Amino acid sequence: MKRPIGIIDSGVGGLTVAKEIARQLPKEEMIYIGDTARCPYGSRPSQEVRAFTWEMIERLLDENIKMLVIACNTATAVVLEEVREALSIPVVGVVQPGAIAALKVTTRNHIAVIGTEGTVTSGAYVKALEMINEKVKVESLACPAFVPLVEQGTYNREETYKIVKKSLDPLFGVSFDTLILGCTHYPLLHDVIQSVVGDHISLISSGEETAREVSTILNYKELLCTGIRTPRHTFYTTGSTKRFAAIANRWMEGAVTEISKLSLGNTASFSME
Ligand code: I24
Ligand code: DGL
Repeated sequence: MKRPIGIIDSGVGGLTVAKEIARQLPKEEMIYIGDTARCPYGSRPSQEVRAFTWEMIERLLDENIKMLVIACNTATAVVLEEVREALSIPVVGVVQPGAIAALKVTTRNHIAVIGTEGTVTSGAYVKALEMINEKVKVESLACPAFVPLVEQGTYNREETYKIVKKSLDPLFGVSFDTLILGCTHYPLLHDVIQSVVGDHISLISSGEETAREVSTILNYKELLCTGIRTPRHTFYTTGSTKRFAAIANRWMEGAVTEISKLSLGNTASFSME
C-alpha cells in the first residue's frame, strides 16, 4: 500500500510524533505539514485553530493519503470529531491514545494532564478519560511557559527546572499518580518534569502511544506497507524552510527527505524568507 500517511501540526512539535511513527513503522511514507508561520495554536481562539487545521487537511487530501494523523494536541482537542465525521480515511489524534495509555498504568485512577490553554480549555482529555472510565479523577493544568522553553532550546538548564517547578506548583499536594504530557513539545521536558514531580509518578507521552495506534489501525485495515523499500518523506512548512530544516534534520536524524514551502490561507504574508 504505497499511499502516504498524512501528518499535520501547528509547527515543528509534531516531529516528536513523526519520529515515533518512523521508528515504529520504518516502511511507511509520511507527508507532514507544519503551520510554522501561524504557530503557536495553543493560545488561539478555537475557531481559528479549526480553520487553520482544515486548511492543512484539505492540502493533504490532494496527496491521496491513506490515513491522517493530527499530531497537535490543540488541533486534536478542537477539531478531531468533525474531521473524523467528514473524512472516509482513518483519522488519529493524539488525545485518545494518551488517555488510554494513562488509564492502563494509573494505580489509583487519579490522572493529571498538562497542555496548552486551548487543549485544557477544551476539556478533551477529561472527556476522553471519562468516556473510558467514568470513575477517573482528572486534574488539568495549562502550562503556557513550556512551549517557548523548549523552542528556546533551554530544556536542559537549571533555569528550566525552576520554570517547570513553578508552572507545576498548582499540582503540588494533589495525589495523582499518572501525568499526561498533553502537548507535542513536552516530551522534550520529560526528564525535568520527572525530577520535579518525583519518580513515583508515571509520565505519559501521547506521541509514542499515537504511533502505536497508527500501527494498529493500518494493520487492522490491511493498509500497512510491507515491501522492501526505504520510504521518502516530504515535509511542508508554511514558514521558513531553512529554519524548519535545521530543526527537522537534527530531530529526525536522517529520516528527512524533502522540505518544501507551502502557502496556506494568507501565510505568504507571514513568511520571513
Ligand atoms: N525546538 C522547537 N521549535 C523551535 C526548537 C526551535 N528552535 C530550536 N529548537 N522553533 O520545537 C520554533 C519556531 N521555528 C520553527 C522552525 O521554523 C521557524 C520557526 C521543538 C521541536 C521538537 C521536535 C530546539 C530543538 C532543535 C532540534 C530538535 C529539538 C529541539 F533545534 F528542541
Ligand atoms: N502543537 C501544539 C500542541 O501540541 C503546541 C504548540 C502550539 O501551541 O501550537 O498543543
